[in-house]
Amino acid sequence: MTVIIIDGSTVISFVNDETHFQRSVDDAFASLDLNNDGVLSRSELRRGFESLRLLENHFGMDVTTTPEELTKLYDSIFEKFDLDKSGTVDRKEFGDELKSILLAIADGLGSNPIQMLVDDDGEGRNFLKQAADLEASKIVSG
Ligand SMILES: [Ca+2]
Repeated sequence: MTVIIIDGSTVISFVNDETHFQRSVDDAFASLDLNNDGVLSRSELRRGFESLRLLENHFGMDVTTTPEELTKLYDSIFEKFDLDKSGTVDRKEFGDELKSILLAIADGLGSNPIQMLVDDDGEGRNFLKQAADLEASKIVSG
């Protein structure tokens, strides 16, 4: 586990860095698209959210959430991503919605830095950790 410290501006500069952000989205999409058909199904997206731990951290999910509530929550997230209601989420829908989720998180953080514990083995897929890493690399390189 690693402790990272992020605030809204960390997240915003990550999202606005097209090169890094799009590459991160590509990586995440590829790792979630288990059957490699170029789109994410309901279960693929759900698995992704479980591994990203975005829900625990940012959607106010708590330990008392029942499996039924959880399924409803994941369904509503899927509907949000699936803009054209095709029943699958494509790369563009995925990137666009991730961007708005991250910007909403940034908005919530504002200028108050928070500490977050992140799994090192989930590193490649944790967008907030990538945001913190990107900012750190910029500070180092001046
Ligand atoms: Ca797929």
